[in-house]
Amino acid sequence: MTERTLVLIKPDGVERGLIGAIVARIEAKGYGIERLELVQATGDQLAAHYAEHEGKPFYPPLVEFMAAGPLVALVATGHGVIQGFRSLAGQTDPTTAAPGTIRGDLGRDWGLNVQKNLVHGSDSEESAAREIAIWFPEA
Ligand code: IDP
Ligand code: MG
Repeated sequence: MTERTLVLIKPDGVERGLIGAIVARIEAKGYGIERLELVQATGDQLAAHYAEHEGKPFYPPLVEFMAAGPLVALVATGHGVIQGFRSLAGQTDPTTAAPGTIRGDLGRDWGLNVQKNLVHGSDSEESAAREIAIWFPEA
């Protein structure tokens, strides 16, 4: 069965005009794009998506940031795509994310209480299945 991961291009990526640049990196790596949609996240979607972070200091600003404008949800496919996209994305903190990664090349620290780091990628098969169902419930 084809491996799938859930990628979000966060509102900072959309606002900065980086949808194309980010999708191009996924395509250039050779992964497929199975679904892709520009959406305004609902509070329910974000609460489900980030349930593991509820109670952490960055959770309230994270949810606020993710609802501040439209985001792109997409499903990328291919062998090893879960780990592979995490590798393309780079570390969470854009200051230390390696050059060559999405966060390292295109992101920076803006001095806010949440890191605006352009993308989300599922971190396991279980997360991917759970997250794809949140953003593409009809899939
Ligand atoms: P990940 O997106 O690299 O998987 P997670 O630990 O799952 O990182 O955190 C979810 C999101 O919450 C991050 O992408 C980032 O936007 C934000 N975040 C995580 N840790 C911190 C922090 O220590 N300070 C500020 N924002 C954070
Ligand atoms: Mg995460």
